[in-house]
Amino acid sequence: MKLYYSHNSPFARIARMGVRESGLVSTVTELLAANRQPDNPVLQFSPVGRVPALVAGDLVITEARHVFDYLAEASGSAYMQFHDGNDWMAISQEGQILGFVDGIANWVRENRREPDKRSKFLIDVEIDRSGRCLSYLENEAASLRLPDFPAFRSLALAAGLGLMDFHRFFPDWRSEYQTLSTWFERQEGRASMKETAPA
Ligand SMILES: N[C@@H](CCC(=O)N[C@@H](CS)C(=O)NCC(=O)O)C(=O)O
Repeated sequence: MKLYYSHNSPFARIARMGVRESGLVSTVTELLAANRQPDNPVLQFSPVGRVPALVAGDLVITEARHVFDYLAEASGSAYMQFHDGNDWMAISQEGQILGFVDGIANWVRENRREPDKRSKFLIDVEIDRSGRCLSYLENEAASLRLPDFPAFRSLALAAGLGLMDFHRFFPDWRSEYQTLSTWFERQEGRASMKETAPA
């Protein structure tokens, strides 16, 4: 299998962590994409051209959630068999976490523009959104509702917090949201986190 990724995409990071957590490192070749470039190799397989994109024979799997599920099934490992089924609490939390990750990714995108082209309005929206999400997540952590790896939503949250940390968007978040920070520190110890850190 081939997995296309970019260094700083939190969604691609989820997939790369999924490769490691599922023990499929020797089966999956990771390749760099060239996001938004006309020569992006992902375009040979996927008209959408985004990462992550997993090429498995004739199949092209996109969307971090689907890539994770495919890897979990391909691994055949009981450790990876996390199906939320009709666990609506888990599904509800996953939605909030993916929205948080999306917000951080939007913020990063906006910051990549030249300073005079950045939208203060959009950045303020993301500052507010992530602040609200951090409070929600702190509460989830304090209520012991945040699972550890390898649940999909735990990988997603760790990737989002990792990107937020990398860009120092909320430099003091660890002291402000201490239970969430303790949860994150536990996940940070995983090899799958260390080997996929943003660069
Ligand atoms: N909902 C998608 C989001 C994927 C996504 O937004 N990928 C971004 C990088 S963070 C991308 O490839 N952007 C390049 C583009 O839009 O062409 C997922 O869960 O995988």
